[in-house]
This record gives sequence, C-alpha cells and structure tokens, in this order.
Amino acid sequence: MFKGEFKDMRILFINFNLNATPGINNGLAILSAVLKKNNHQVGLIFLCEELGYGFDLSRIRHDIVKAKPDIIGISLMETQLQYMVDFCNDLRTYYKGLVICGGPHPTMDPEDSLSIRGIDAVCVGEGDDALVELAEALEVGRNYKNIRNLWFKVPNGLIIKNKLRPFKNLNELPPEDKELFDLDKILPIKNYQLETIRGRGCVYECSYCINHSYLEKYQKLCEKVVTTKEYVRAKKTDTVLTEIKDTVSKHPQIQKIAFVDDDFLMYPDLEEFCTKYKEEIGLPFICNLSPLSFNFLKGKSLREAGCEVIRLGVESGSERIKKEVMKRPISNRSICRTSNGALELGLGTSFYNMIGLPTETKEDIFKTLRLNAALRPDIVKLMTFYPFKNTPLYNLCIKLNLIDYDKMDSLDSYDTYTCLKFPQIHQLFLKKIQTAFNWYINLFLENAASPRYKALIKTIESMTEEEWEKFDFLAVDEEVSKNFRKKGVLHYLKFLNRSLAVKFPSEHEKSN
Ligand code: B12
Repeated sequence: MFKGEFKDMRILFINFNLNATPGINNGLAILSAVLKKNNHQVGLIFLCEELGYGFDLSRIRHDIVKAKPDIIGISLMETQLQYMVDFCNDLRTYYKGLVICGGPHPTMDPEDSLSIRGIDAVCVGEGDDALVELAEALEVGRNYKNIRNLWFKVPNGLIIKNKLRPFKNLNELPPEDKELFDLDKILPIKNYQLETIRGRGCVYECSYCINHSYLEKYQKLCEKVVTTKEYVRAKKTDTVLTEIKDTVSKHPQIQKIAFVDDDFLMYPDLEEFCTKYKEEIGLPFICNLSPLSFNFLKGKSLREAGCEVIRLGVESGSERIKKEVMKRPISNRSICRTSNGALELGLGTSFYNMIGLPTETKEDIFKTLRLNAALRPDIVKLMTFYPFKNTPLYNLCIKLNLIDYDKMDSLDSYDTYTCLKFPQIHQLFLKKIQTAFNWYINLFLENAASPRYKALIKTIESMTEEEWEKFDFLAVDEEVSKNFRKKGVLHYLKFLNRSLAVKFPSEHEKSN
C-alpha cells in the first residue's frame, strides 16, 4: 500500500509489517496527526504482503524517488530488523535526505539501529514532539542535533545522545490519523475489527516485555524524574471516542473495536469510559487485561458496555516459572478467579501462553496446558519465547549463554521456534508442542475426546525430527476434529496459524 501526496515538508513513513498480519501502527497514526497539525505532509509505505506490498526493493525505490521526501521515518519492531537492514543497504544510492527510525527496537537498542548503514538518527522513546521539532528545524535550516529524544550519528563515529523529555501528556495530542492506513484493505483481513488504543504504558514489570526496560531507560536518560505513575496514562475518554466515531463514520463496515492497550483496566476512569462508550459507540469490543486488575464489578462494567471477549495473559501455569523467570506476580488462583468471573458475566476468554523459557521443564509446560484445559477459554494462543533485546529476560539468556545467534538469524518465524540452546530433545519437544498444543489440552480435558488425542500424542511423541517434519498435522487435526464436531464433543482445534486454537463448541470462534 502506498498513500500520500506532498506539499511542503515531506515525511514519508515506512512501516515494516512483513510476514505478519497487518495492524494499525498507533505510533505512526499519532506521529502523522501531529505532523499534519503542524502543516507538514505525510505519506506511508506500508510493507505487508497481505496488503499487496511485499518486500520489493525496486518498487520501494521507485515510490521513494517519486515521493521525494525530506525525511524518511521508519517504525520498527525487532522482528522486522533484518528487512530494515536489507532496505538500508542501497538506500543511499538513490536517497540523500534524512533517515530516522523509531519504535520499540530503536528505543531498546539505539546504538544498534544507528550502526545500520544509511540511518542518520534514532528516536529513543516517544517521538510526538521530537519529530515535529526535527521537521521544523530542517525546514528553516536550524540546528537539529540537540533535539531531545533524538540520537544522531556523526562523522567521527561518535553518537550525539540527547536527553529524553518526560512522557507526553496525551491530552495535548490531536486525534490519531488512522486514515494514514488503508483501512478498507486492512479491515476485511481483521474480520472488520478496528484496533485502537486508550493510552500508553504498563504497571507490570514482566521480564520478557519491553515495558520494564523502557521505563528504566527513561529513568536513566530523562531530564526529569519519572516513575510508573507518569508512564501509565490514558487519553481523555472523549478523545478516544471521537477517534473511534470518526473512523467508524468513514468506514461503516467496522463491526467491532479491539483495544490493544497492555491492560485495559489499568486506567482509573473505567466506569465513565464504559458508560460513554456504550452510549456513543455501542459496538461490541474486546480488550487485553491482567487478572490482577480484574474484579467482578469491573468485569460487569465491561460486559454492560459491550465487551465480548477479554484477552488474558496467562503465560505459564507453572508458579515457579512465573515467579522466578517471568517476574510475573500473577498466580493461577487469580487467573482462575478472572476466568470464572468472565464465565459468570458471559464474557468470552482468550488466553495467551508462552513456552520455551529458560529453565522451563516438560512438566512446567504441561502445567500451562493443564491450566488451559481446566479453565476452557474460547481461544488459546501459544507462542514460543523470543528474547527481545535488552529486556531482563534477554539479559538472563545472555548470562546463561543460552542464545544461539545463528539460529536466531535463520528463524523464519521468531515466535514459533526457539532460538535458545536447549538440548536437541527439548527443542524437538517444543516444536511438537507449538504445533500440537491443542492435542495436549484435549488430553487434559479428560472427556470423551481425550483417549483419541492420547493415542495421537503417543504417535507424535515417538516421531524423530525427520518424521515430524513430514507429518501433516493440520490434516489429521481437521479430520479428527470433524468427527468430534459431529458428535458435539468438547475439544480444541487449530485455527488460522500455528499459534491459535479454538474451542468447539464456541460462539467466539473468530474473535481472536
Ligand atoms: C498495540 C501493540 C500491537 C498492535 C499494533 C502494532 C504496531 N505496529 O504498533 C498489534 C496487535 C498489531 C501488535 C502486534 C505485534 N506485536 Co505488539 N504491541 C503493541 C503494544 C501493546 C502497544 C504499542 C503501541 O501502540 N504503543 C503506543 C504508541 C503510541 O507507541 P509506539 O508504537 O511505541 O510509538 C511511539 C514511539 O515508539 C515513537 N515511534 C514509533 N515509530 C516511530 C517512527 C519514527 C520515525 C519516529 C521518529 C518515532 C517513532 O513515537 C511514537 C509516539 O510517541 C506494545 C507494547 C508497548 N509497550 O509498546 C507491543 C509490542 C510493540 N509488540 C510486540 C510484539 C513482539 C508484537 C508481535 C510480534 C506479537 C506477536 N507475536 O504476534 C506482533 C507483530 C506485529 C508486526 N507487525 O510485526 C513487542 C515488540 C518487541 C520489540 N522489541 O520489537 C512489544 C513492545 C510488546 C513486548 N513484547 O514487549 N502489537
């Protein structure tokens, strides 16, 4: 997808979203809004095969040359880093303007992003004010190398590392520019679900997530003292509702809203938000939440406002793994309480799980799958742990010499295969579980479906790596499931990709 028409100072964003389901990049949506408010011109190259724009370097070159941007702004997650490196390789043969990148990965490892050929600057942390200041400085020919949050590469190999400004007051921002994205193409792929975000930050410090190190970075580099209190912020209810209303009026095909905040319940004004949302939007919605923030009253407010499904980070059923490795103080008891509360309220549930953590044993993994079987969520998502740069768990992996860098580079899918140096037998076990986790859950359901899945598991457990690679899991899964579906027997079957399974029978099959 390529959108944009330029007049004055021209900023062309490039969003790397390759080999991944498309989604609105809230960071770019707000940066675009702020730039446009300041009379700059914004365009976007959204790299995503499903939207008809794959990693075609000559097409990208053609579009950049045609657009003649003054600034190229790249938004980057670590999972897309390799693409950015390849893109930058010959960028300087045809583009002489300024190239800046920002987003989760450049924030977590700015030196690494700056070491890439062709990148001039990196935005560390939030870019809402920094990018406008950069555009303005370039426009009037002012020095821009002292702009807070921006780090610059200078010719002697050194880096200018400017301090960070405090976290942005979100109420000073204009509504997000969601029209930057080709929603008419994105929405059908997302089941007509609009992704949006109420605020920023997270109160938890899970070791595999960037939030903890992100805040630490601010505490080290910010010109003022900042704490979790400043980090966790929501936009005013009216602003969020106006953003949604505007988008829905332009795209009436939207059927559902997905709030992608880390924890939808962490903001203080839930009651007010739910009441107004119901009155002014009224569309069904889904949200992420932490079992620690959930209680029955909050669940009731969500349900009454139209919430259909809550997405819960279960992550592990092993209390040891959660406590010692994930630094996640969420007990199985509080997960059960939340799940039961949701059931009572008629809220669907989607559980997020992770396997392949350092020191995790087979038994720990079975505890995770047993917990899912016991609570019977509508959707189960399971991913293999990947150590994101400079997170606490990445640092632990380094300390234990656990990362296999060759493997890390060669992974075609970073969250469905491990890149840790586990014994070969454990690696094969993880591979099998990543694909066949629904069969194990079905075994642990201890119902009429279990004996069949027990026999299937026995077969796959005895398979060598070669046999496993050749095994058509999806075909067998579908065949066996068809039989149980006919008989109405409760079980989980694989859905859409390697990391998702849905419960049958379920009314929430498509609300992942
Ligand atoms: C919403 C969200 C999503 C959404 C939207 C993703 C998107 N492209 O924004 C969806 C649901 C699609 C999603 C998907 C995934 N996500 Co996600 N997601 C988030 C979440 C919860 C919030 C991000 C957000 O919108 N923040 C609010 C906006 C305003 O902030 P921002 O994006 O950081 O942007 C600001 C700055 O970074 C900066 N900035 C950003 N880009 C640029 C560019 C320039 C030029 C400049 C100057 C500045 C700049 O300015 C912005 C405004 O201040 C974060 C958690 C977090 N704490 O960030 C994880 C997070 C970004 N996701 C993550 C991951 C791993 C994923 C998935 C891979 C998960 C999966 N297994 O499927 C997928 C991959 C998607 C892909 N395209 O490749 C990781 C990334 C880790 C990393 N180091 O790269 C995070 C950090 C969570 C974590 N594990 O720690 N995700």
